Formats: sequence, C-alpha cells, structure tokens
Amino acid sequence: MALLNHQLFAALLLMEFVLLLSAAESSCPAYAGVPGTPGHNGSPGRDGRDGFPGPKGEKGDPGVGAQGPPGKLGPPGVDGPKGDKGNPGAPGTALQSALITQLQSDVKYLTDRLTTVEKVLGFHLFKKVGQKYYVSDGLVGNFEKAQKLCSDAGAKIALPRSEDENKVLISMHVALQSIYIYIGATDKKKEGHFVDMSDQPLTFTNWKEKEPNDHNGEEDCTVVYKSGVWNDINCNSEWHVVCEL
Ligand code: MFB
Ligand code: CA
Ligand code: CA
Repeated sequence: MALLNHQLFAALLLMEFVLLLSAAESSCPAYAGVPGTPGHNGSPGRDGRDGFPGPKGEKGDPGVGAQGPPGKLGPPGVDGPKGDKGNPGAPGTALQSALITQLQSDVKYLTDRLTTVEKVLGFHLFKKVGQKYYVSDGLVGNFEKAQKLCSDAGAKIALPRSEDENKVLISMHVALQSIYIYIGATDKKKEGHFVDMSDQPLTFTNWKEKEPNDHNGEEDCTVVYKSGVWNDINCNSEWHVVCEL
C-alpha cells in the first residue's frame, strides 16, 4: 500500500510540473534549453537559377592541325582563252547521218510553224484552213494599203487556192460584217491575165458570172463577195483586208 501511495504522489508531482511548465510558457521568459543533437542533412535543394554570364575569356591559342570548314565559294573566274579545235569525231554510220538530217528537217518545220502561230496571235481574228491561217484586224483600205498591212505583219494578202479555202474566207465576212474582201490576184501587168502576188497564174478561181469585166477599163484588182464569188474592181476602192500566213 505504501508503494501505491508513493506512485500516486509521483504522478501528482509530474502533473503539477507539467502544469507549471505550460503556465510558465505563457507568463515568464523561457530559458534556452540544452541544444539537442543536430538532425540529419535535409534532401538537396532545387537547382538555383543560372548565374550571370562571366567575363569574356582570353583569346585561345591558334588551333593546331584542326582544319576549319571550307570557305564560301569565290566569284566566278574570267573565261580562259578559247581552246584549240578538237579532232574530228569518228564518222557516223549512214543511219545516224540519216537520223540527224531528219531531225534537222523536223526542227526547221516546227520552228517555222511556231513562228507562224506567233504571228497569227498578233491579230484579233483568225481562222485555220489546212496549213493556212486567214487573219484580220477588221481594217479597211485600198489594195496598196491592204498589201502593206499584210507584208508589215510578215504575211501576204489572202488568196484562196481551193474551194475549201474560199469557203473559210467567206466565213470571215460574217465576223467582219463586210461586203467585199480583197484577195491577192491582179491583171495589172497584162490585162485579162490574173496572177498571184508572185506573178504566178491562178490555180483556183471563183469568178462571178460575166466577171472579170474590167468595168470602165479600170478594174485590175480582185475581191471576194460575201456569197463567195469573185469580182474584179478598181484597186483604189476600199474594202476589208484579210491576210494569210
Ligand atoms: C459591175 C462590176 C464592177 C462594179 C460595178 C458596180 O457589175 O463588174 O466591178 O462592181 O458592177 C455589173
Ligand atoms: Ca483588168
Ligand atoms: Ca468587175
């Protein structure tokens, strides 16, 4: 029983001490206790921000043996002197020569056609018939002016050489709203003998009945009427101009 009393007394004392301690915390300055033993190192902190760039370092020594990258391409050099003529090539076979000749002919044909097409595109109105183009800007003039308009464009004044070409020329009347169109046939040099602009006899004609009649003795040029028939007229009269390429 005495032991129990002692234990009870010790517990009361401890409680009293605790109470006194908490009260003391609130009313009088606490005195630092004896420092405890240092704790373990904490986990490493986050990386810090990059520092300011340091001062420029001193110039390094020239590299030894290390070749730098190739430099930029320099300006083109001046053309050298023309070389000596090469030796003639070995003779081609007959087939190769024939192929080369054919190719040269094809190139010339295509070049000529391209030149023609480029001239055709210089006019407002054009119609193709066979390998021929009839072209016009709808201008009107006497025969001399008609001839100059066409030759200045690298063309010739129109002249139908067949029924088909004559029909296509007639269709130009519709677009031109014309009555007569000059064609390249005249008997200026020999009355009654109509020739083309190269003084060659006509291989195709479509004269209207009782034409050519050299009316009043002053008709040496030719026009095609909108119906397609031809008539000789005075070269100073003014009619629509159509050229051919
Ligand atoms: C004639 C014709 C001539 C002129 C004249 C007005 O025909 O041949 O060229 O057009 O008419 C009748
Ligand atoms: Ca005549
Ligand atoms: Ca006439």
